[in-house]
Formats: sequence, structure tokens, C-alpha cells
Amino acid sequence: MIRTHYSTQITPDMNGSSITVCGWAHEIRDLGGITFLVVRDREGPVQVTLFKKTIDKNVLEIVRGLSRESVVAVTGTVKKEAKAPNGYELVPTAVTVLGRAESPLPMDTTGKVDADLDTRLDARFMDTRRPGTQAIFRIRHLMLKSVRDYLAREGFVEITTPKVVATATEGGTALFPITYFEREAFLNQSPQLFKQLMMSGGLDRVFEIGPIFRAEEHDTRKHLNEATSIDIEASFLDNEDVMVILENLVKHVYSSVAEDEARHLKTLGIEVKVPKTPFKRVAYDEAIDIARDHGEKIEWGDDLTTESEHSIGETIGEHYFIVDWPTKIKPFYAQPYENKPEICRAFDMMHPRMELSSGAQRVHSYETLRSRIEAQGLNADSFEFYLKAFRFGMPPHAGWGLGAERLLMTMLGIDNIREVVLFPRDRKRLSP
Ligand code: AMO
Repeated sequence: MIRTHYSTQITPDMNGSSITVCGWAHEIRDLGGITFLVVRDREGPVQVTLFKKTIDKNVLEIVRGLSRESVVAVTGTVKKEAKAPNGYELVPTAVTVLGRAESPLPMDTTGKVDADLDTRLDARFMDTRRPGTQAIFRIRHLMLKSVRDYLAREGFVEITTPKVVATATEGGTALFPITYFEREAFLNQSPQLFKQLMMSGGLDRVFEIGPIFRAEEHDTRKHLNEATSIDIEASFLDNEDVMVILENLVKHVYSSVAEDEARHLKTLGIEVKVPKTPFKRVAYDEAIDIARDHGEKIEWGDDLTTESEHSIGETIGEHYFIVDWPTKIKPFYAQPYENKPEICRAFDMMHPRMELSSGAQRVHSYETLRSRIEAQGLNADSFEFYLKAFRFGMPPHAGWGLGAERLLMTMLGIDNIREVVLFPRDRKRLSP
């Protein structure tokens, strides 16, 4: 191992000890008699100080010849120094260049020059060296970890389902076709059918965190063509039961981030306010009334437009559920109410800014499911692999899918979804 310490593991009371730090040459300032090199690692900066009078000539030459953002290993002696940024500086005995950086750099990493999002995404490897960008991905890591912790504690088994599939799940329009040997296949839009199969499969409670692919043409701040979905499915639970799991999960994620990532939140200048549970349940009928009061033209049975979502969100002002949706605008697997089949046991979970999740209690009767598939103009025979499971002992079940990027961007108050994905895929962007 080349490194002995991360920057944050060095303290002034290590005065006199010899250590090695590794990182990027953030800044080099040559003042003649004294040269400063700031080395930045994942955790922060270290000031390396070279006194012309006492420094080894070779070491000084290497540092003076360094280009910004080159990767270096610096071995030196920790010297307590009240005037240095962290109360110490590192007096080097050896500096090795491990990876030279060309100049000019594709973008600035010091935060002094603003780069637009496209430039940053084109040079994402350099953008993530900036503390602000890195903080987002450190928080994303913790968010996903806290989701896993929470669901595992609730008895959910993590599964992985195929992304190359033969049929659509969320209606036939938004699929990416691919060539699969001599056949046509698609990138999966949702693990929906597979997670339901595992209810018949007896796993009882499953979750998956994985990519979903949507060939939607729109270019917005909340849509990606490849997004990350947090999906659950649970047997012997109904829509209300899985809504409780969802709101508690959101609360748990917010609290975990607020408690454990204070350092990164501070870097971003953000405070996370943990939402109160239970979230309000607003019936679809009530939701469209609110939208109409705001001047939206919306008929019963219409899906909510972005404008309607905004006016309802502004009125409610916190996370909420929209429940009791018209059956005809929800997927075939949503269970209609027995006494009022024109509405169903589906729900959306909303942040005031946008939809974060949708879910439902599912149809678990084979006959009903088959006729629901046909009623939506789909070919039931191409769903045989799925329908079969409903003929051999399918328990009642319910579940939801929660957009990981939307959860993160709304939690952090970030405007554009591309900020919270390392390598976003959208209408125009396929590389890097
Ligand atoms: P739905 O299609 O509503 O439901 O997707 C669930 C959640 O995934 C996120 N999401 C997206 N995020 C970014 N860009 C996109 N293009 C995109 N599409 C979806 C949203 C959305 O709320 N099978 C059902 C879930 C279920 O019933 O279990 C489904 O996929 O946050």
C-alpha cells in the first residue's frame, strides 16, 4: 500500500512522524523561498510545505515541475503549524508523480471557475474530484445503504432480475429494442413482472435496486432514459401496508443522511428536514379538484400533468400519497376495488415537486389478470411466462417502485436529475 494516511487522519499531535499521503496536486504556489503544494485526496486537502533552504533539490524540482491535477504520493514529516489550514503541514522527504495530468484541464476543479453541466458531464471523472460533486455521490451511497438496511430489517430479501426481456411491463410504448441473437428483445422498464413472480415463488418479501430503461423522448429535469429504481413486492400485504413501509423508509433515509452525512451536507450547504409520518392520503378525486381550483383543465380519468402535480404539491406542501386512481390509467396489475371497479388500489407517493413512487395492491386472480391485460390492448399470450405463476398458487400481494434519483434530488433540493447520476443517459447523452 502506498498511502499510510488519508488527509483527515493526520492531526497536529502527530508532529514528527513520517507518513505518506496520495492525491491530486490541487494547487502549487511558488513564493521563492517557500513553495506550497496542496494535495487533495478524497477526504480533503493537505498542505505540503517546501523550505528552499533545507529541502532536497530533487524534491523541489519535482514539485516545481508538477502540473495541476497530477497524481502524487508525498512522504514527509508532520509538522505542527498553527498557521496552516488544519494546524499542521507536511514537510516532504520524497514526492513521486504517479499519474501526470496534461494541461489545459478539461474543467476547473478549484471551484473558482463555474462550468456548465454539459462540460462537467463530459469530464465527469474530473468533476467528481470537486468536493461538492463528490458529496452528492457520498450521500447517494449512504442513501442506498440505508434503504438496504431498512428493508433487510423489515424481512425483505434482495434479488436481481434480468434487464434483457421479451415483453413490456409498463405499457408498450417506451421500450428500447435490442438484438438478442436472432430475436428482438428489450431493455426492461421495470422489474415488475419478475418481483411478482417471486411472490408465487415463495420468497414472501423481495426488493431490488437496479436500472430501469425508459425510451421516453422528453428532455426534462426529472426524466432519465436509464434510471435506478428501488422496488419492493410483499405477499399477504395490501396497498395500505406497503404505503406504510414506503413512508417509513423515506423517513429512515432522511434521518440516516441527516445524522451520518452532516459533513457532506455542509459541503453542499444543505440542511435535510426529516418528513413527518404518516404522509397525507389524498384521493385522486380530491387531487383533481385542487388542480382545477388552480385553473388546470383536467377531466376525471386524465393522468396528472406536471402543472397539476405542481399545484397540488404547492397546496399540500409536504410528502403525500395520491390514492384511489381511475383503474383505466393504471397498469393491468393494479387491483380494482371490489365494490367500485372503476377505481383501483393504486397509489403514487409524491414530493411537492414531483412523483417519487407508484405502487399498488396487485391483481392475484389469474382470470382477472388475463382479462385486464387484454382490456389494455395487450396480447395475453406473450405474458404466459408471467400468467402461469398465477395458476399455481399466487398469494395476495402488493408493492411499489421508488425512483432513487428523484428521492435523492428532492432530498437535497437539487434542480436537475442529471446532477445525481454519475453518467446520465438522456435523449442526447450516450457517452461517457
Ligand atoms: P413507475 O413507472 O411509476 O412505476 O416508476 C416508479 C418510479 O420510478 C421513477 N421513474 C423515473 N425516474 C427518472 N426517470 C424516468 N424516466 C423514470 N421513470 C420512472 C419515478 C417513478 O415514480 N412497476 C411500477 C412500480 C410498482 O407498481 O411497483 C413502475 O415502474 O420516481
